[in-house]
Amino acid sequence: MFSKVLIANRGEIALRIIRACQEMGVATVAVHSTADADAMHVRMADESVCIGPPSGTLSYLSIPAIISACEITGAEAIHPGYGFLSENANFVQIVEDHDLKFIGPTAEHIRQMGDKITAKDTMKRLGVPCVPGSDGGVPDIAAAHSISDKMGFPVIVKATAGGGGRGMRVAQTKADLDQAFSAARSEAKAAFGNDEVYIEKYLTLPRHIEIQVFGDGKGGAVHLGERDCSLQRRHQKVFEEAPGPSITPEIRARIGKVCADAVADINYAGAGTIEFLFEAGEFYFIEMNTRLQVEHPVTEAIFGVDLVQEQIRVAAGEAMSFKQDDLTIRGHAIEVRINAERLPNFTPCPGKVTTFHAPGGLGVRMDSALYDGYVIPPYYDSLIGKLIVHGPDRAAALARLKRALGEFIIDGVETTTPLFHALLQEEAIQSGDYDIHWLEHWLDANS
Ligand code: MV4
Repeated sequence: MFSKVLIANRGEIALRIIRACQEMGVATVAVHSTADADAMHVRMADESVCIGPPSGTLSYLSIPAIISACEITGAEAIHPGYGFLSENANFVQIVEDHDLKFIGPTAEHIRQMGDKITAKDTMKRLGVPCVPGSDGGVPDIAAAHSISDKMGFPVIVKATAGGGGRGMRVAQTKADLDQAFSAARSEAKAAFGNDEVYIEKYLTLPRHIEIQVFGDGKGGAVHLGERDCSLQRRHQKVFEEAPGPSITPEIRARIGKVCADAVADINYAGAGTIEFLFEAGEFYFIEMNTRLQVEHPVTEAIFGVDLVQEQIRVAAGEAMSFKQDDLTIRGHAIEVRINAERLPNFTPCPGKVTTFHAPGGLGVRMDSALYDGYVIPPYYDSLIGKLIVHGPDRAAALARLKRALGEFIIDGVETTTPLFHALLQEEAIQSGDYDIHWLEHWLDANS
């Protein structure tokens, strides 16, 4: 096992990783920007190193500063959390070149899944069901028309370097295709410096179902069921739950095995998430995320595992602590993302938190780096907390969420909590009958 781990992140996820290390007897090093000198992750770690000015680009994304912080403190491994450097294959290569351990998959796996055409090719070869579409990249508008005519409209044009909704355009009809194709291409060129695009059949009313997988890097892998993350606004998830309200044990076992076998086949190491669109009882692969996800706690709740400790164990060369047969689901969990944002427009709302009181009690977990008097800086993501509830069934989890939201106090900044009070009143939320467009439609009708 490592004796010291550096956490290349901030906020709630840095605390999440520090807590995992503490329970394993591993010393921790926090890194921080000058804006985060008073942040909770700096206080909670054993040591800390200032790595740059407020801008994320010059601090949490500064590879030389982070490598230097390891060398100064003697940290042997780096946990990247999510965002920042977590899916940067070049960073992983540099980490390894410095004889440090990256807590996550190999640079090659990150690169393979980061390029969406390669990811889809790989998954198809491994027997994972994919959205029907072009075989690889679409070189020009003539090819775009030819493939779309064959498939039928609507279609969606996606950037191979994209993901998470960037560099995507829908063409409802043939008349929209020229515009969609050139817009997706130029947006991709500007955003990623890579204008390669591919085309898929556009699925009109799917759910977003993602499968949590975990590999030992030596051909062993398991799945930990699914999360339904369909409730999103502008490609930002706001409410996630596990198990998915539309997924039966039979469906879960089938797609879970496909995913576990796929990652076992490539000797994948650590936590991964295979994202699908789920429509009319069928799964269609869209992307794979090669990191720990924000919403991992709902999976931890229902399976009773610590995914971060497991990541650290596997990175240190130890065996996984569970096999597929050890993994059974107990109850239902829901996460809501608390952002420092002012409704109805979700305008970022940084500033001083005068009072912070986290909810508690049975089945309630609040992951947050807030404290009374903390000043939320304006430079980073507006996620300030995740409220995760767990109960014996979905109805109990919803009741517990309502109760916990009622206990939550935050003064000084506006947050997205009123949204969740309102959502809990909705029949579609109570019944679990929603799709990827439900929230945007509801927000349009209710604000
Ligand atoms: C799609 C799609 C419909 N059909 N692909 C959006 C983000 C990226 N991860 C993939 N996305 C989509 N891909 C096909 N072939 C609809 C979306 C999509 C979406 C997906 C998941 C959650 C929310 C979404 C909101 C709008 C569009």
